[in-house]
Amino acid sequence: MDEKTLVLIKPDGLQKSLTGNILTKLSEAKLEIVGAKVVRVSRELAEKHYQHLKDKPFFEDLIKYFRGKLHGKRFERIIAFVYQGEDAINRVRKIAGATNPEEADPTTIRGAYGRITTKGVYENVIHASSNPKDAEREIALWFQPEEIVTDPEEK
Ligand code: DAT
Ligand code: MG
Repeated sequence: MDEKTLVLIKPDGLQKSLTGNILTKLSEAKLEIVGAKVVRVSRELAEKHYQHLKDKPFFEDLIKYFRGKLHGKRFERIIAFVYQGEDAINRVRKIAGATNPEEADPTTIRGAYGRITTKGVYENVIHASSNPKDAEREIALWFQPEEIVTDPEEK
């Protein structure tokens, strides 16, 4: 089934100059990009994005990391994409790899490029939606409907 999924290149991915590598790796999924933009992440957006983790002990550090507060002013941003296509959510998650970058398969984006800092922050390079419900919520949080292209015949 045709699905949409949200992909975010996090500040560590930007600082490490990984945008090109990440997009190349994601192209293996044979999906199309239907939305893209650079976003400075407000506290409100970060907290909404990670609302399911708000009671976790690592929440504050996660929000700081996600907003680029650990990577210097030039990296206080995220690049957001919406990918669309057959089984998009699972295909992208597979290429992204497991949440814990030390446990992720080394051929995945997180396994190849992620790390856990000495303070325990998972710097896992990208976000990818986990399931259809999350994908729908997350895409609506990051994109206005008119920022996503649709096929001409759908208009
Ligand atoms: P995912 O990003 O794989 O969907 P998630 O939604 O459970 O995983 O968590 C969101 C982010 O929170 C994850 O990318 C990194 C961070 N995180 C999750 N578990 C963590 C932990 N035990 N310690 C530190 N950071 C964690
Ligand atoms: Mg998640």
